[in-house]
Amino acid sequence: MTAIDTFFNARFIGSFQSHEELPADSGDEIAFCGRSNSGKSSVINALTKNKKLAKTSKTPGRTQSINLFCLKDEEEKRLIDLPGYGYAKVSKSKRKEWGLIIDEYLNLRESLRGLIIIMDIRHPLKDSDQMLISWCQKTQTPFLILLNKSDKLSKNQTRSELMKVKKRVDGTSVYHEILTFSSKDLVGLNDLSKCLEKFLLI
Ligand SMILES: Nc1nc2c(ncn2[C@@H]2O[C@H](COP(=O)(O)OP(=O)(O)OP(=O)(O)O)[C@@H](O)[C@H]2O)c(=O)[nH]1
Ligand SMILES: [Mg+2]
Repeated sequence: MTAIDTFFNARFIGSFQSHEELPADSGDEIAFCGRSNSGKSSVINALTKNKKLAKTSKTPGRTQSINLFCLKDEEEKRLIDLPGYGYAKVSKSKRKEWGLIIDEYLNLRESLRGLIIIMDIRHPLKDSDQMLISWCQKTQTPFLILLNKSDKLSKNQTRSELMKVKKRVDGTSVYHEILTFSSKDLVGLNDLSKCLEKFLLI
């Protein structure tokens, strides 16, 4: 079995509004987080080869709760789709509520093994991205930065954005990787799968 096969046929476990509602905090989880519309749900669908698994949308603010998926034969290995940061068009109170959902998940979930921080490669390192990187450093949580939507840029632009992000995380003492990715063209899938296997101890 190759690294990619591990994530095929992942299953939806459920959608939860808060940390208290989540199922038992055992096993290993990886959370996909980042700004609204960066492509978190699309990356999960690309990885699992199932376009209908996580709900995606052209309009930001699609994922509004904590969505859990497990690997086909291993309920104790899970992928977590979180709401996005920074969607300006929802009310202040909604944004606060989503922020709280994410904060509680990150700070209270014992089975969290690593973060996949997804950025739109055209607009990387926004405040919420910087905050997530600092949180990983502080809590020594391994992280992978996915510079998604690389299909939107030329090879040169892609390389230049990658260098910019590398410079920012250079010297971060916790285990980390940075990959350029496209969930549209399925670029970077093999490397993402390998990294996830490492985080999930597979
Ligand atoms: N061109 C291109 N578009 C992408 C890529 N990944 C995602 N998209 C598009 O970006 C939009 C947002 O994708 P989602 O996966 O819903 O983003 P999200 O981060 O889950 O958004 P929220 O749940 O609202 O926080 C959709 O229209 C996707 O089709 C990519 O690699 N390339
Ligand atoms: Mg989403």
